[in-house]
Formats: sequence, C-alpha cells, structure tokens
Amino acid sequence: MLRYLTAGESHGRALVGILEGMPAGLEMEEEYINHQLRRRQCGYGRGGRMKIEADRARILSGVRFGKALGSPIAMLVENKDWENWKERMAVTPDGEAEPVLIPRPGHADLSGMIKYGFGDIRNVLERSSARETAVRVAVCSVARKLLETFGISIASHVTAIGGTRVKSLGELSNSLLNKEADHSPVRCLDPEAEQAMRAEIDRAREAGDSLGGVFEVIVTGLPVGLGSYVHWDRRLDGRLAQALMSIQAIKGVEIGLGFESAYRKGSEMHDEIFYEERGTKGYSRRTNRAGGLEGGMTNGEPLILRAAMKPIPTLTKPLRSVHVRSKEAVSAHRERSDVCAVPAASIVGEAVVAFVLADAFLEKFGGDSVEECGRNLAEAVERET
Ligand code: EPS
Repeated sequence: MLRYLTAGESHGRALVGILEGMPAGLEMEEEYINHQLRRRQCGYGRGGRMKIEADRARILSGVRFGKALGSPIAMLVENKDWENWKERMAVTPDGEAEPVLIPRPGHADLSGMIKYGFGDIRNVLERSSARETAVRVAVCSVARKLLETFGISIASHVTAIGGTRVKSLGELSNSLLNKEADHSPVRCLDPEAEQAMRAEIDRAREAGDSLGGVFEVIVTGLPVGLGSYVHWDRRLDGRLAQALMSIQAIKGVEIGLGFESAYRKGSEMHDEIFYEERGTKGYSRRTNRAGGLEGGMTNGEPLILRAAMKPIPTLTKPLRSVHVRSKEAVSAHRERSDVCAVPAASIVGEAVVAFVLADAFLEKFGGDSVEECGRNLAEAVERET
C-alpha cells in the first residue's frame, strides 16, 4: 500500500512529507519535484505570498544516487515567510501574539476553534490553509514519476473561473495540453475565455471579492483494470473523488460526463464497444463519456475528471461574522490572500490523482523494484493480447 503523511503550518518553519511504499529503483531527483512546485505557484490571481515563496523540495531520505531505495521518502519544503512569523508561530513562546478572534465564513475557522477548544483561530487556519498543498504536490510528484516510467501521463487545464467557461476544447495530447496550459496565466486553453477570466479576476480583486472555478484532469496511457468492482473502498472512482475532494476548497467532482449523464438516455450515454485488430488491445471505443472508468475500474480510455473549487473564503471586503469573545456582530477577519487559486488547484489535482493511480497501479502490478513492476505489467499486457 502506498501512503503519505504531511505536516506543517502555513507560516511555520517548513512543510514536511513522508511517502511510503514506492518500489526501489525509481529514478528521482529534486529538480523533477521542483518543476511541479513551480507549476503550482503560477497563476493569475494569487496574492502577495507567492512573491515571497519560491518553493523547493529537499529530499531527506529514501533516495540514493538518484534512485529510490524502497524505504520511506521524506521531504522538506521550507516556508520563506517563516522569517516574518517566527515570534507569532514560535514553538516555545517568547511574548504574546495577537489572537485571531473573528472567524471567516466558508473557512475552517469557527468549527475548528470549537472542535479543538482553541481561544485563537490562528491555531486552526495555519493548518487548514491550502499552503499544505505545496508539500502534497512534492510528495505526489514521486507517484507521478512512477506512472510516467510506465507511459502514463497526467495533464490538466482550467475550464471555468467565475462566470467564464471554455467553449470548445481541441484534441490535444497530454504533453501538448500541459505545455499550452502552463503557458496560460490561468491554465486555460481557450484564448478568448482566458482574457475574460483575467478580466473577471481583476474585477473581483478591485471589489475585494474572490472567485472559484473548475479544472479538468486528464490521464492517458492507463492499463485496463486499475481499481475494482468487488468492494466499495476498492472502486477507483470513489478513491479518486475522495482525493480530489480532500483538496482545500473543492466542493464537487465529476467523472466523464458527470452530472450531465443523469439527464441523458442510456443510448446517449454509454460508450459502445468495437473490436479492431490493431493496437495492443483489440477493443476500442469511439466515445469516452464514461471518462475512462466503468465499474470502478479503468477501461483503457483516457481518464477524465473535473473538480469544482469554491471561491476563497478570505475576502478583503469581508462578510458578516461574530467576534468569538464579545459575540458582537462584526466583519470577518482579513488576512492577505489570493483572489483566485483555481490554476494552482489544477496542479494539486494532477498530484492527488497521480497518488491514487500509482497506488492502484502498485496494487495490480506492484513489486519491490521498478523492474519487477515492469515485468508484471509486461506479463499482463501479453496475456491480454
Ligand atoms: C492561504 C492563504 C494565502 C495563500 C496560501 C493559502 O497565504 P497567506 O495567508 O500567507 O497570504 O497564498 O497559499 C499558499 C501559501 C500556497 O503556497 O499555496 C489559505 O488561507 O489557504
């Protein structure tokens, strides 16, 4: 079983992650991870924090001479902003810190404060912050590398921000798709929509407001049969949805046509099956409305997932809230924040999807070394053809 843990507060000294269960021999270098971290930091609509941070992962264990050892891989991403928060986030107190006493609607603030019995909302917001996704992307990059080693590639793009949605999407291979999306400040492939999204972000910033949106993750090169139909917690669609929903601010997940499939007739929904004597497996589909998953398993078609992100709850023109000591009606706490982080969330989406797929891949083809996984995969492909 592949698993990971992260630790760290948004303005603490550093974020750390431990990934366990990777086969030995996987080629791994920090620059591969750092490339993914740079992608996550981009995007029109981010706030002042991203000018401070230049995220880099340091591998602390589990890799030697550029190859995974099969032992836990630990990594560290330092918070540069820590310098400005040393006193307020000190492990050993050195004086008083002004507590945060007004919860922001839509944030973890109020429920977290009540749940843990805190007298300072900072104790909640520091960990509930999406800053944690930096180390998630770092850790999940290793899973991504494993998938890439076996020809599985992951890409993403933004399909909506605020009221703007992309109209059409051309057919692009995953490497081209990511190249083009990374080129766009909002990771959008439709130039007209891109302009409109930027304008919406500008307007929201001026109005002290924030915006959400939708991103799509596409995975190609998947073998048939990852996941299973035999038990609820082995169904890959459920596992992918859980991973995407675990990203801060995600409120909805779709697979393939998703909610649209509820309104179609069976004849307009299901992807008919054909058999042609070409390619590695003879079966083929001419449509992919299922989004690459049937019965909780991959069916060999590209995996298509979408996630909806709500607008960030920290507003410079705050909503109504309550002072937790005086119980007076006041405006919500203001923190420096982003106006829109959907482009960054799409990179986090790629990362968490990579983790779930790598886990499912190792369940089926796993071994102690990458070589052994390769042999298992090759055998299965041979059996199928
Ligand atoms: C976040 C608030 C902002 C974001 C942060 C997530 O941070 P700050 O309060 O320091 O301005 O920039 O995101 C990141 C730091 C990051 O690396 O993505 C929040 O409250 O969730």
